[in-house]
Amino acid sequence: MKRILVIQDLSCVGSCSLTVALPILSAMGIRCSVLPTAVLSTHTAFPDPHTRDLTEDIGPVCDHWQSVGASFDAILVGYLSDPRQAEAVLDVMLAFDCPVILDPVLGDRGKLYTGITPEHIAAMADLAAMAQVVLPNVTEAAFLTDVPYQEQTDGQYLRMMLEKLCRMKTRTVIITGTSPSQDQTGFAGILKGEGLFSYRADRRTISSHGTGDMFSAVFAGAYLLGKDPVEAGELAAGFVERVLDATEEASPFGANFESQLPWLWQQL
Ligand code: PXL
Repeated sequence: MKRILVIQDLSCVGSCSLTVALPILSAMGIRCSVLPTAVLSTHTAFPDPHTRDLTEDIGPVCDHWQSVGASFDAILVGYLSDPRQAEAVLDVMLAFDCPVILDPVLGDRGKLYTGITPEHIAAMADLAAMAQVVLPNVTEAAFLTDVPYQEQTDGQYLRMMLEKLCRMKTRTVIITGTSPSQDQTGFAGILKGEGLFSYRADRRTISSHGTGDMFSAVFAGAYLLGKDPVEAGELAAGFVERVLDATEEASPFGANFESQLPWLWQQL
């Protein structure tokens, strides 16, 4: 059985981060261990969540795991509640020495999420250069590369950001939530030394919080199970499309991903 470590927040209400990654990766038959970066009463799209930052706990947790011989086949990193966590996460990456997939959670629709600072962006950019796979949405790609955000994403704009993000250890970048036309969405990717690829599908009428986290969890699981990045991206996009189709109305409480877990299991 493949084993993955997921490092991101535990938002207790509002399906995102660990509350979607755990069930998705379990449904894919992967053993999922977690390292919460913070515990929040809700994600930050709700007003004033109660938050317990766990920056100081990352090192001791990692030390304990090493003392008991824990090991992982891959690490998926998402939301960090404090930019100082990037350094602690780098230590975890070095300690467990396995492929890292980073979803650099910073913002969406051209805006940063509440509480995300310029220091966060710089720390996430440093981490991105050390990950094998980076999965930003268009907003995150723009902030990470210091390029103005564009709602309509033409090939030249995406290519420029993909190439800028392909630094140091990064072999694959996929920018999600592209807008190849007004009624389509999809992703654009680069495989270092091999070239570009893209995917498009009909834009759904609703959008929902947490779908980026669902994409990264499905992608990470499929990648770990041996699919290539293009296949893993297509499976992740197909899952998110089905989740949105199954969701009656957009709500910060989250999209109906639970109903699509049996479909996901059947694809593997
Ligand atoms: O889904 C991205 C995300 C993850 N974690 C927290 C968030 C958000 C987006 O708002 O607030 C805590």
